[in-house]
Amino acid sequence: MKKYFFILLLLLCSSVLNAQNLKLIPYPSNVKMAGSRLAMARGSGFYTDNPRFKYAVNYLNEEIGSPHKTAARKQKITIAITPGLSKPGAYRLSTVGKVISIKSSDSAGVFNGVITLLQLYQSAKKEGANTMLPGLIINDEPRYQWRGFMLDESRHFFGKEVVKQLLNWMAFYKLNRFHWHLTDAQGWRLAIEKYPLLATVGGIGNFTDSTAQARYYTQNDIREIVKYAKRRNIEIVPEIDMPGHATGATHAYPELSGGTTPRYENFTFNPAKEGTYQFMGNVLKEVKALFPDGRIHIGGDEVALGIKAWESNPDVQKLMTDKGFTDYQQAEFYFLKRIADTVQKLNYKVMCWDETVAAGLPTSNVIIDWWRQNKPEVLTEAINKGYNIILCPRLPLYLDFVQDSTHRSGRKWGGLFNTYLDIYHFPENSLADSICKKTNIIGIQANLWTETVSSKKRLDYLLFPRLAAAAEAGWCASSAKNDDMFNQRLKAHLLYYKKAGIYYYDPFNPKEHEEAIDQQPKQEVKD
Ligand code: TNX
Repeated sequence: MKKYFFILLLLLCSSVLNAQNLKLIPYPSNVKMAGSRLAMARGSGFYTDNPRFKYAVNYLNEEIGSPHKTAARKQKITIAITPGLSKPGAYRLSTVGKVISIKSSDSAGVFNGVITLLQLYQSAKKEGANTMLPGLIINDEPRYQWRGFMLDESRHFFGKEVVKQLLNWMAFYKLNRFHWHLTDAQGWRLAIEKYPLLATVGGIGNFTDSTAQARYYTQNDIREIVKYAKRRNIEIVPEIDMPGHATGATHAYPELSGGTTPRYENFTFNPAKEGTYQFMGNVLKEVKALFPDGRIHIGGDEVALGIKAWESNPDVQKLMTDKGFTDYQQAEFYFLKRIADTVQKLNYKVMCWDETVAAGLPTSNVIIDWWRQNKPEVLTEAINKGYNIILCPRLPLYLDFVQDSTHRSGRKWGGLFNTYLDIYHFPENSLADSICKKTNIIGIQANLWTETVSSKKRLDYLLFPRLAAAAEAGWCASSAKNDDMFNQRLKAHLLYYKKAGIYYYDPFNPKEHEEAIDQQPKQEVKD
């Protein structure tokens, strides 16, 4: 008898929910457990009376695999926009009592509340039984407004279905900005109607095989993906990289080239030809029409790799004399200013890599991606000049870096690499508190360059679970971070990956899948 009583007590204790059992990533700012549970009948879905947010609840139902349930089998969610929640994207979720409620000051916050509910449901769900949602009240808000992920599809092209899958996972982790690197030396991946050869010729090849058949997105593909992202509260920023990394385009239209150096063939656009600006103006007009979210990334990185060619380019020589430029960087900045001006005239914001901090672009309309962790002075300069800034330093936010000391392929920086915990503890593990708190630092972003990523398997392996760590880094205050608790939650998420057929890296069993992803790229990868 005594024994049974003891077992019963144990069972009771283990079933009492505490906040630590919640497998939420990113973890909410504030959770109060009510001690109750809300039962959802087997197979039931959710509904709301608020017509404005039916789309969000429909999304939830689709994700839980319960899109078409009868009213009798649905769990009501009341959704209200209530002014006064402190930050954009903040929300309050209650599952206490019989009705679930989500309150927020904006639709991004409603979506974030829905995603938290989705994660609660996924972790409570039991096959063939009622789902017992934990009764709780969550008050939650993001640390950073910009929680981004960048994918390079020039070096290797992955295509629509892979991108959609990534957008799904981004939504699941409340990542809300997708930076899409669509053009580079190894391929131009976006159809432009006025210049069809950009895609059909510029899209030929990739980092592993320069003769591979052209791969690119049609304009209809883009519209479909933009819509798909919008439904998931994700803005897309397309990147058209210039004036360097232009070989995809100059391959298709050689007259745009600024010349060749021994190592980099036709790497830049010609900054001295009016034709270049007309071409770019037309391209950017089509890009704006395709991407409605108000920002275009114009690259601006690593022009130095190809700038030597300008010394023997007669057009550039003439530009130098006409404008009285004394070094070639002035011609580079002249190009960037004209392009930034074109984007501004389209009423779009300009984004660019941190090489452009010295270019004198207007601070009010430009957002800088700080990527060179070895140049903290450039970050300071960008802050002092008043630019809005996204932090995406190679260490620890580049996902093409290896993530375990035993991994052989992928990049390192002086022997250093990026573990999921390095990402989890960003930015406070890398930057002074005074910098992390600067209000012009609007967010963080994890970037995946794909020189060493030629298969979906390897893509998955590099992204999961580091995408989850990046999401938590962008959302949670540094004081809320705790390795043990994150690890516990992450273990539950590894099971989600497994179920979804994702070839993930398991930090708790690091040797497990290593061999299959360990392929070396054929070309040299620069640091
Ligand atoms: C530098 S990071 C680049 C990319 C490369 C990466 C790795 C950045 C803004 N530019 O074009 O993919 O190094 O080689």
